[in-house]
Amino acid sequence: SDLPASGRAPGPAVPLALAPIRSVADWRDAILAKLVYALGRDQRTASDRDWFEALALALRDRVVAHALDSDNLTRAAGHKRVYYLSLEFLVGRLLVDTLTNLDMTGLTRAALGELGADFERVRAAEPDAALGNGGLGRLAACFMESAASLAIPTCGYGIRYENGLFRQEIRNGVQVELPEDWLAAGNPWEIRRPERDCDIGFGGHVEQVGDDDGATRCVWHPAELVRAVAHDTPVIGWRARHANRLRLWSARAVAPLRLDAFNAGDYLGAVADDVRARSVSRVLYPSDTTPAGQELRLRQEYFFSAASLHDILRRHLAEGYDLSRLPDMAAIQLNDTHPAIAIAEMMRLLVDRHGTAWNEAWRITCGCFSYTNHTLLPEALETWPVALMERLLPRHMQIIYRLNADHLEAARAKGAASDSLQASLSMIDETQGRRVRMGTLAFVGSHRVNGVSALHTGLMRETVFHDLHVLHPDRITNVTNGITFRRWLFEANPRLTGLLVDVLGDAVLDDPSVLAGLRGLAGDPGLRARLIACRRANKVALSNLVGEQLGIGLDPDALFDVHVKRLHEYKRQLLNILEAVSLWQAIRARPAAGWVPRVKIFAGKAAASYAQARLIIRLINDVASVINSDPVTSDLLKVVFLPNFNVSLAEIIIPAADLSEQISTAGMEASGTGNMKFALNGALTIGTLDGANIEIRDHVRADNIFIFGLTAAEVAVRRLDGWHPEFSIVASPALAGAIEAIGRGTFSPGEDTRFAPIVDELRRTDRFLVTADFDSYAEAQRRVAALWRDRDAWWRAAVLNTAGMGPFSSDRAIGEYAEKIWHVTGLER
Ligand code: TH1
Repeated sequence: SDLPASGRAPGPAVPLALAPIRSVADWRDAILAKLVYALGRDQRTASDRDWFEALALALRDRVVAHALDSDNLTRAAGHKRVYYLSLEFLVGRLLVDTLTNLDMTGLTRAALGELGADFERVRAAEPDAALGNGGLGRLAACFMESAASLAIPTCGYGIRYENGLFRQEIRNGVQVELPEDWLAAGNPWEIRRPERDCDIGFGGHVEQVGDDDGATRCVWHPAELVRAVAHDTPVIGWRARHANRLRLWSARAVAPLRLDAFNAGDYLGAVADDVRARSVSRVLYPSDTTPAGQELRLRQEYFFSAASLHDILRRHLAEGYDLSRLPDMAAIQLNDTHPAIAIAEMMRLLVDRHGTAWNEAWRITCGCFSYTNHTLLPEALETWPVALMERLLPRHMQIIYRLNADHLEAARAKGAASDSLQASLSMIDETQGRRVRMGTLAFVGSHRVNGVSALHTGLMRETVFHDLHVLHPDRITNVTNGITFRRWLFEANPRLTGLLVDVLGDAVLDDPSVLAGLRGLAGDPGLRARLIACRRANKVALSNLVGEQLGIGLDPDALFDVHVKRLHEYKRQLLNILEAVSLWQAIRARPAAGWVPRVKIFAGKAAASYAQARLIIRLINDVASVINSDPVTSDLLKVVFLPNFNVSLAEIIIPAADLSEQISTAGMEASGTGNMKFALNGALTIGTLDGANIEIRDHVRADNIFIFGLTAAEVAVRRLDGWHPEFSIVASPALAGAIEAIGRGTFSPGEDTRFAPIVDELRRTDRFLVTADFDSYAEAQRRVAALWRDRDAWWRAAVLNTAGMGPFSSDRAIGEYAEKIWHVTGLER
C-alpha cells in the first residue's frame, strides 16, 4: 500500500558503481568474457576491432554503473540538472578518455598484453565520433567531460547522425569528400533507450480550443510524425567522480513498413515513409559558421529540440515536481541558435499541453533557458523564412508572433519606440523577405546570453546585439571558452604530462592553477632539456605519420609551424601560404643566408560548397608539391597538407607543434579553442589580437607570444576609410612577388588561371585584409625565426606558455556557467 504509483518498491539507494578491478587477471577475464559471450568471437582469431569492442563493452559496464549511481543521487538530493542542447558533439574517440578517467590505462595495457592484443592497435581501431564541424562541436564535447568531472548533473542532447563529418581525401591537390561511416560496425558505447522514444510532429494545422488571459490555447494537428529514438552514451568524469550521459536522437518513421504496399510488390513505396523520416538524422551538415539554408536543417533543429524538451518535462513531472518549479530544477543551455526553436516549443508545451497561463509559461521559459552566441559573422546569423516556418511549424510561428508583440510592446514602454529601433529589435526581419531571426528569439527567451571570449562579448554588446543589450543590460555576460586538459594534455601528450607530474607533483592533474608553478622553473636547464626531449619525440611520431601518409621526409629538428583548423577565408590560411611562397623565394635568392629550417604543416576541411576555401586547399597542396621538390630549398623549407583533419589527428599534431598559427582577421574569430590546445602543450603562438588570443597573451605574457596585425577596431576603420588592397601590394615587394608567382602559374604549370579567383580577390577586394596584414605577419615570422635561434629564450617562452594556460581549462569555463548562468553546484557525495 506504500508503493508509489509506479508500483516499484522505493528501497534504499544501493550504490551501483561496480567494485574496482583489483588485478590484471580480473580485468583480462572481464574483457575476454565480452569477446566471447557478447560478441561471439574467438580469442585466437579476434581482430583489433573485436578487441576494441570487447574492451569498450567491459568499460561501458563500469561507466554505466557510475551513471546510474550519479542519476540516483541527483534525484534523491533534488539537485538541479543542466541540459546542454547542441546540434554538434565532436567527441572523437572515447577509449583512452574513458580509461584515463577511470585510471585503468596501465591495467588495460597489461590485460590486453596477456590476451595477445596490442594496445596501440586496439586504440586505433576505434572510429572518431565526428558529429560536429569544428570548434563549436568540440567545445560541446569538452564541456560534457568537464561537467562530469565537476559532478554537475548534466545531460547533453543532440542528433545521432548516421554519417558524421565527411572524410577528406586529397587527390591531385583537390579535396574530395567521402561519406563517413562511424556506425558501420556498431557502436559499443551507446545504449538504446526505447522507453524514452517520442514522436515529433511537422506541418498540419492549428485548432483553437480556448481562450484565457488573452492567450489562445491551441491544439496542433501535425500532418506528419517522426519518431525520435533515444541512444545514451555515458560520459565519465575525471577520477570517476561522477558520470553523466549524452542522449542522441535518431529518426525513423512511426510505422516503418507499409505491409499492404509491400505485399502488393511495391517494395520501395512500402518503406518510403521510413526513408523520408530517417533523412532527418542521416547526415551532419558540413557547414562551419555558415548555416545550411535547407528545410531539412530546420527539421533537424526542431526534431532534436522537441524530443529533448519532451524528455526534460517528462523527467521533471515523473520526479513529482510542479511545472512552476522547472527553473529551479532545469537549466537549458542553447549551443548557438541551432536549438533556439526550443523556446517556442517550451511555450507550446506549457500553454497548449499543460494549460499554463501565458505569462507564467514565459516566466518558466526565460528562467530555464540561456543562450551561447559563437559568431557575429552576418552569414552565420540564422534566419528562417516565415513562409517555411508557417508550413513546417505553424503553431510555433503563432507563438513567435505573440512573443514578438509582447517583446516589442515592452521595448516601446522602455522608450524604444522609433520605427527603426522597433525594426531592429523585432524577431522578424523584414529587409529580405520576411524571416525569423533566431538570435533575437534566443536572446529574448533567455535569462543569460553569453559570448565566448572577452573581445567577442564586447563586440556582441557593441554591434549585433546592441539594441537588445540596451533593453536588457544585465543579460549579456562573458564566459571565455576552455578545453579539457584530460584529453588535450594528459591523453594527447603523456610525455609532457609525466614531466609536469615529476616537477609539480600529482596536484597538477587535479588543479590546473598548479601549472603556474612552472613560472619559477622557466630558466631551469634540467627542465628545458627534458621538455626538448618530449617535444622531439612527439615530432618524430608526427614525422613518421607524414612519411607513411604522404611519403615526405621531415627533419624533426626543424621548426614545426602548424596551421590546423577548418578552412575559412577569415581564418586566413591564405596569408600563411603566401608567406610560405615569399619565404621560398627569399631562400632561393640567398640560399646561404642562415635560414631556420621550417616545416609548414596544414590540415583542415572545407565545406563542400565553399569554392574559395576548396581552392585555397588546392593552392596549399600545389605550393607544397613545387616547394618540396625544389633541391635548392629542400633542407630549409617543407610544406605539408595532412588530409582528413579530425580530433584524433589533432591529438597527434598539436603536441608536436613548435609554432601555432592563430591568424584570423581581428574581430572575426569569436574565440578559437585550438589556440588554447597548442599553448597548453608549449607551442608559441603567432596570432592576431582576435578572440581568445588576447586573453592568452594576457596569461602567457606579451613577450612569449608573437602578436601582429590590425586590431579589431583598426579593421573596422580600414573597411570604411577607402583602403584598397593595391596600396598594400604596391608597398610590399615580398607580397607582390608571391601573388605574382601564383598568378603566373608557378604552382599550376600549364594552367596559369587556376588560382585566378584567389589572385583577383586579393587584388580587388581582399575582404579579409590578407594584404593589409602581410608585412606585419612576415615581420612577426622573422621574430619567430630569431627567437628559435636562441634556444634558451625559445624554451623559456615555451615553459611560460604552458605555465599560463591554467585558466583555459574547460573546468574553469563550466564553473563559470554553473555559477553565473545555471545556478547549480557540483553534487556532493
Ligand atoms: C565557432 C567559432 O567560429 C569559434 O571561434 C569558437 O571558438 C567556437 O565556435 C566555439 O565557441 C563556431 N562554429 C560554428 C558553427 C556553426 C555556426 C556557427 C559557429 S561559430 C555551424
